[in-house]
Amino acid sequence: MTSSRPRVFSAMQPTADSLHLGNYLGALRQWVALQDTHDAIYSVVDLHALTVAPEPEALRRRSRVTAAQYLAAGVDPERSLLFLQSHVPEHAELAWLLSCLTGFGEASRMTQFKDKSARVGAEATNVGLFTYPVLMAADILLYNTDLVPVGEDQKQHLELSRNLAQRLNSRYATEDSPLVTVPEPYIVKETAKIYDLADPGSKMSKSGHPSGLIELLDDPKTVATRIKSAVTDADTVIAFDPVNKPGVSNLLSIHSALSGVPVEQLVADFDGKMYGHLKVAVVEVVENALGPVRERVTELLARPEELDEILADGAGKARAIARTTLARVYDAVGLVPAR
Ligand code: AQP
Repeated sequence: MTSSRPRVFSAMQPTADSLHLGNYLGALRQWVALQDTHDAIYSVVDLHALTVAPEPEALRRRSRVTAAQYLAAGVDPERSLLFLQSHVPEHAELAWLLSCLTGFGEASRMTQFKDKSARVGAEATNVGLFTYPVLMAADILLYNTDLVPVGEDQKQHLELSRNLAQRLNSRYATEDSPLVTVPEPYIVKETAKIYDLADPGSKMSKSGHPSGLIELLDDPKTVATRIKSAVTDADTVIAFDPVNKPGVSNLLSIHSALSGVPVEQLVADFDGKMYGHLKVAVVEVVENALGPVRERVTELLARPEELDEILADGAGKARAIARTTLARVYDAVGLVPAR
């Protein structure tokens, strides 16, 4: 970790046996690219995953599989820190302190909490789900993060992280010597929101329609079937019009993001062709991108000791940074240092 480069931090929850194309295009791919220009710190946020009460064995498996997917997609442990959140206890400690700075009304306004709690019902909603964005703020602020690459759905949570950083600085520090860095979101417009193939009005999500999801670790046949069954419209013209043609526009965005061919060029190339032709082309670019990732994940999971070694090394280095930040914050708010 050099001190001259800006720092990037991001994370995902190990709440599924595979990441999906939205996670990959909206976040993971930017993480890989940002390693060239930033000090990069990436985490598998397993404490966040506890909000959905996973089976212990599933959580353990998914934590490793998620880390393996980061590596397979190009996160390089020689250049980035990669660790499991629970291996750095300072995340939970700073989260408590930040929760004491967060207004109840402020937390209640988080739309993701409203959506998720409405989905499971009040009885099944736990307090962890409510305070999730505060733990996310702790994840980010511990590392004095400059930039957080995420999909559009995380924008509001990022705004809370910024507000908490500013609050911490204005209450307990001076302008010349802030306690924590105020992070900026990094959202790439073209891939900020990948839509569900079966319901192109909704974001692709692990809790959406299985038939609308492309998982990184899906077998090629499943991927092909899902893309070929993607909902389009009654029209026949291939055009980029997210409002009136959300399904076709989503397929064009996915193709363009993976092939590097601009959307306008794709529209020209597919002029006069049928939706079926576009779908076949999308199947091909998706398989070209995901095939190597799938193979590398299998290799990595075959050597779990190596994977655990990478995670332990990342946690050790992350913890050194986190400990320093937490000690400064504890001291600033008036907690007596432990001897
Ligand atoms: N559809 C998407 N398009 C673009 N980016 C997306 N992200 C998620 N879905 C899309 C981004 O992926 C990262 C994963 O964050 P997470 O682990 O918190 O996962 P999540 O947002 O809970 O993922 P899901 O699948 O969307 O879960 P549910 O079903 O629980 O809502 C984040 O950077 C996110 O923006």
